[in-house]
Amino acid sequence: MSNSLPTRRTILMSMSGLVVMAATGAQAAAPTKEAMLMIESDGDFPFFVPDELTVPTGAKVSLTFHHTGQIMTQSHNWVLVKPGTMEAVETAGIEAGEKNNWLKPGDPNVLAATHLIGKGAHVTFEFIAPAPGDYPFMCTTPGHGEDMHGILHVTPN
Ligand SMILES: [Cu+2]
Repeated sequence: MSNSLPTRRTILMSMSGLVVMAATGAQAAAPTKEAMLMIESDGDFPFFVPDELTVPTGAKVSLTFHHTGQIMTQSHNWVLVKPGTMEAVETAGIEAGEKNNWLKPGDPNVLAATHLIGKGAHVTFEFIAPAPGDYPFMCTTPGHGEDMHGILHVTPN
C-alpha cells in the first residue's frame, strides 16, 4: 500500500506534464504512450457519451467515467470486452450478481472494467490499450447493455 502511492503520484505528475507540453506546443517524445479518455452517461438515460473512443495500441490509458444521472438511481459501469462477447459477458455478469459489479470474477472476455458507480459519481482507472482493433465497451447492469454500449478503436500507433 505504501509503495503504490508514490507510483500513482508519479504517473499523475507525468500526465499533467504532457498536458502542459501539448498546451505550449513543445515537442517531446514520451517513452510511454499515454492517453486520457473521458466518457459519461447520457444524463439519466442509459447511453454512453461519446459512444466511440480511440487510443493507440500499448498506451497507458487513464479513463474517467462520470455517471451524470440526477434522477435515475441505477448504477453503471464501463466494461471493455473482447469482440463478439458482449452477450456472454452480460449473461455471466447477471449470474455473478450486483455484489460482483454485474461481472463474473476473472471473466476471460473482460479486458478492463470499472466498478459500478451511482448517479453523480465518477471513477478513474488505468489500463493498457490492447492490440489494434475495434473493441466493444458496455455497461453490464442488467438491461443496459442493449443501449449502453460503444466501440473503443485501438489504432496501430
Ligand atoms: Cu448502466
